[in-house]
Amino acid sequence: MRKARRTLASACFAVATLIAAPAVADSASATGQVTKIDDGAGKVTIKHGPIKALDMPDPMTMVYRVKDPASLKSVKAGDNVKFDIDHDSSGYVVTRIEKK
Ligand SMILES: [Cu+2]
Repeated sequence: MRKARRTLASACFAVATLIAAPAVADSASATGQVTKIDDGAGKVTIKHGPIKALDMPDPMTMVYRVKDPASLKSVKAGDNVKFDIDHDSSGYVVTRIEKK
C-alpha cells in the first residue's frame, strides 16, 4: 500500500512539472540592439542575447518580421531596444519594440 501511494505521488509530480514547464514557449520579452531597419519589408535586424524561452540559447543577430511596421518609426539602427517576440507557425514576429 505504501509503495502504491508513492508511485501515485511521483506521477502527480510529473504531471505538475509538465504543466509548469511547457517544452515550447511562444512569446518572450528581451532587450537588444537594432542593427538594421527595413521599413519597406516591415523587418528589423536585432542583435540580442540568449532568449531561452524561445529556444535561442546563444547571443545572435536576427532579422525579424514586425507585426506593426509603424512601430519601426520610433527606432533606428544603433538604438538599444526592448522588444516582445511571438513565435507562431509562420516564424518569429516582433509584436512590440521600443527604445530603451
Ligand atoms: Cu534570435
